[in-house]
Amino acid sequence: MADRVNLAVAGATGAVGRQMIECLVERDFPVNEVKLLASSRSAGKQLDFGDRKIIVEELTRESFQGVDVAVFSAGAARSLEFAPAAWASGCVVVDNSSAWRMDPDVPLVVPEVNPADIAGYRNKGIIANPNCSTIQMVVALKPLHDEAKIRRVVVSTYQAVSGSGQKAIDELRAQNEDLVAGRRPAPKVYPHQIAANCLPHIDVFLENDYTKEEMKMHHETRKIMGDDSIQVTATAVRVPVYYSHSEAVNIEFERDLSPEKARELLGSAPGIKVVDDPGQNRYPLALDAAHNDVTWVGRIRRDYTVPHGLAMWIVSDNIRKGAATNTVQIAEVLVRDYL
Ligand code: NAP
Ligand code: 3JN
Repeated sequence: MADRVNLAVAGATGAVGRQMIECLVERDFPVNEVKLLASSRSAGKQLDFGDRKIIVEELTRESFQGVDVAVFSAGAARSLEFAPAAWASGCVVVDNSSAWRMDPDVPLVVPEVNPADIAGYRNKGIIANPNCSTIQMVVALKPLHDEAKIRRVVVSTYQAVSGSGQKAIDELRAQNEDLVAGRRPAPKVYPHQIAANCLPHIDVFLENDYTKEEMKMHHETRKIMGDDSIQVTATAVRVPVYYSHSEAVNIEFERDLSPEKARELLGSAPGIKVVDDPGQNRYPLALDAAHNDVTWVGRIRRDYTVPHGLAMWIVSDNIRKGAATNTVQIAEVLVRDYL
């Protein structure tokens, strides 16, 4: 493979797609030609890719001729339809949707945790990017699991509206203005008002009364960590924050792990910054995590209710590390080590 690859971005006009373009440019991804793809509604629009001006094309099965790598963020239905067509043209897809995540022939990758799994792209030409809530959690769980083996995780998420796309960001802004002006907000994206509220409802409800978002955290964590004995029970909550998901996480280990040792392990793990000085009011905040690629961890303490337990608070930008950056990092390793 040449030093530089021909790249396509599918879903280039969306909240995640635009962030992908920014990350590709920021990280100086080794790109030769670039195609930006979206629906027919966007065909003909012009977008910047660094200093290049690129006309958006409609995503079709023929889009991938001559393309080496495609990053997808155009929804699960488009991934199911177009990823096999891309691979048939010899193009490897890094997919940001849930469409292929649990397919046993498709690797599900967080580069800080299981980069070697990328080799599995050869089965179907697809590498899946996990759900944002899973990504930031496993970045922090991995060094702790290696040390003391995790048995069970109880997690409550506080998820930003940007996880629901640009329309949801606009809705929170409009509802905040409504409240200031004394108007009653009319919800459109969510079933209830999101401004000044918390909604314990992300994605659809399943037969076991958990939501699909909550069960993604269980299934995806096991696959990424390569350990089906880990149990994850989640409550996923949408909160009126624009960027960054926060998570309250309680972890039960097989062996003892002190908060001091956990701080040391997390402090030297890739992609993590520990901010843990509650006496000085220093702990991870959504505002500090927004617009950067760090997974912030703090409030690390013993969970006194179980024999070997820790509690902590994990925060990361859901659109960057939770989606676009993780996808671009996978593509970087793919190009550097596998193509
Ligand atoms: P968004 O802002 O609504 O953007 C959707 C993108 O998909 C747009 O570029 C849109 O193009 C394109 N698209 C829609 N229908 C299409 C079609 N029929 N053919 C081609 N392109 C089409 O949504 P987003 O927030 O960026 O999220 C996009 C997807 O990323 C989600 O559906 C989800 O699968 C994934 N995602 C993953 C995570 C994660 O946790 N890893 C987080 C957020 C999102 P137009 O502008 O032309 O309509
Ligand atoms: O709600 C969030 O904060 C994350 C949203 C993720 C998402 C949104 C729409 C469709 C996904 C995902 O990545 O799991 C999907 C999907 O592809 O199922």
